Amino acid sequence: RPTEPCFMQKGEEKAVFDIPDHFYPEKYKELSSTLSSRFGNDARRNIPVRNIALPNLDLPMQLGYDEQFSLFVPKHRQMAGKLIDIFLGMRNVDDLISVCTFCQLRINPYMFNYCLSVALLHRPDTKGLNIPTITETFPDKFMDPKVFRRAREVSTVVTSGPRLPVVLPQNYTASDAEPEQRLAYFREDIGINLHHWHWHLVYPFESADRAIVAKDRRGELLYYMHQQIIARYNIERFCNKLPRVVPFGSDLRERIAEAYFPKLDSQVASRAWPPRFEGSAIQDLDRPVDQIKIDVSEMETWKARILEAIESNSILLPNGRQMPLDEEKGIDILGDLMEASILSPNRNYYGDLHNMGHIFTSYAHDPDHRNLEQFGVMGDPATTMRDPLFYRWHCFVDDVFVLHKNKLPPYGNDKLDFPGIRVSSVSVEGKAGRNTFATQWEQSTLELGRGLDFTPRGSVLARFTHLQHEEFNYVIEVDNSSGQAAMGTVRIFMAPITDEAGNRFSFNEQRKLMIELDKFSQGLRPGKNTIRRRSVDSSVTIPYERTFMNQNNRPGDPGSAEAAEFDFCGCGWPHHMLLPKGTNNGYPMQLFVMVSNWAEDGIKQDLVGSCNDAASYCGIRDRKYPDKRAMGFPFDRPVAAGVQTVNDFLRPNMAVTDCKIRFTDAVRIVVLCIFAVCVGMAIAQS
Ligand code: CUO
Repeated sequence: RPTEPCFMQKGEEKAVFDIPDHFYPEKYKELSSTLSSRFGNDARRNIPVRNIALPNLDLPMQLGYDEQFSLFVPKHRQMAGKLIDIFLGMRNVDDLISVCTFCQLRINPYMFNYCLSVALLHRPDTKGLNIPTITETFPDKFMDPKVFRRAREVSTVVTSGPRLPVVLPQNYTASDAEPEQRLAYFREDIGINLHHWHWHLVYPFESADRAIVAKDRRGELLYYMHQQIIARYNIERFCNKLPRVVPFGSDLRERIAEAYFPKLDSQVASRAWPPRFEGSAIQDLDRPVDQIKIDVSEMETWKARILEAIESNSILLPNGRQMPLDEEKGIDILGDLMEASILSPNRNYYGDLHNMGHIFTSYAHDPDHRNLEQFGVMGDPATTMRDPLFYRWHCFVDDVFVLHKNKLPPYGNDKLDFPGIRVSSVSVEGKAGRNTFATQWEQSTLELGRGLDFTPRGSVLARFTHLQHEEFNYVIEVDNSSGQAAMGTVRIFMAPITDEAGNRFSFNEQRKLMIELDKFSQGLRPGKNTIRRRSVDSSVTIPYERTFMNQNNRPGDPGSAEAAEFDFCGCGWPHHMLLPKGTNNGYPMQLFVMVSNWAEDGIKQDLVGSCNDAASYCGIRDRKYPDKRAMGFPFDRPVAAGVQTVNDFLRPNMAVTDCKIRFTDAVRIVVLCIFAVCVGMAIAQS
């Protein structure tokens, strides 16, 4: 299925390459002149392809065109690494276009898309080019396949002009008899899965070009971003009367209670994604087709060695020496070691625990390939968050990181205080009233056209339902009695007050459920300061338009500096999921704010032209992580004995307030500005 050669376009909706005869696969060669003229008739612009000496593509071409591709599969990883290197190594964009033209009909489309995306993100001469969002190129990874049949109907009936959106069901993977289904709106949210896919695109764990992997504090960010996902998911569970996630991993051979039936079809593989039945267990893998042969016992060995390293605060290096897991760098090293990325200090000894956890669980249904099945959703960063088991696996991974954090001393006043600065209050103002957050359902519209290969082509819109909140402001009163202007870092978090049984949390438990809502630097003049911060400016989230649209749909010249930063900026927690769902009666939470001393924790760096509006979970492209403190500060470490409640923890530069998240079970249809035509339709329908 030829995907559109859309990567190289500059602002045009369609571009077709003028492919030299020898770039056509053997079976199409005879038809090459017909094909060229057929495509040529539709094209608005032809891009000539150079006659280049083709690099050796034998390795990436070993993966069948219609197979699934997963970065977690070591063999696929090697193939992708090779292809990325080829794309990165092309002398200029023209040569890159030429090799892509050759690859497009020969290389597995998922792998091609991934490798080209990584290359475009990292080549200095392509940073401004367009990467269509993956929901457009591969919508089959994100939604019920029934939508594609309906889209085909719509496009056949309405051959030109505006088409009504196809409505996606909100709840389709299980019935109410399955308690885990209460969380489907979170696990199967398109924005959340896009964020996760994008995060792993920005932070690949393998490449021959080490600099692509060795981004500032990437191991620590792996820990923190996933820790926050688990904290958010646990709160979401409380809101739905479900207990916290039970980690999967203390006994790797345990039967997995949670089933998952994804109801996704792979359009490339023309197969349904396999399910996992209740009571499955991971088993030794022997799949020659994927060149995977590994026993569960190997995972157990890696796990034991990692736990031993944490226990002894040091890692064994290949040369027999020890590397300390210290206060400053320990968590970053451990992140690389656990994942494992190529930055792992000793991959031979400590293995590939986290990645192989995804692999073992994704093959639980067919460990020896006897049923010719491919991996389940756990095996792909674009789909793994759909599965309840993802949260159990990452809860275990997080628990291992926590073992290391528990060995660190509690933060003292020297780290927590900001002398001269007092936060006298924090509150929330918005439509729902003081200190009340309001949530409900919302329907939004998404463009699928590029990923659908039937004719007549054109825009195909899908309407889907997701959680949304009313926007609000934080109001923070700060007194600066230092007698001079100061600069603070404002850190805003939120956590539940009671556990699943209704008992009040001890602070040491509550802190683990603190979810970051925002972080920003703030000038403080002497005397009283009132800070009003809008929820839409959160450092955690990116707006709807960024989550779902490619840059063709946003203002600005695609070649501009603004657009150049766009692709990295596709990473960010979706803004519509900033807050947990809450409950009808108002789910009680505590909102926490701390103003720390920017002179001690800020990073002085030039951010002009960089995308930094979702830096908390995604970092900043080509820059340092913009906060010197440990990620999750001040909640990433255990507290001193005697600190029982959040009030015991508070310093003058911190404040806390009780608040509620009130959910209304109603659906709002949003009027969107994707294309002028879409706006019109939304108005007509509402
Ligand atoms: Cu993101 Cu396991 O690292 O899914």
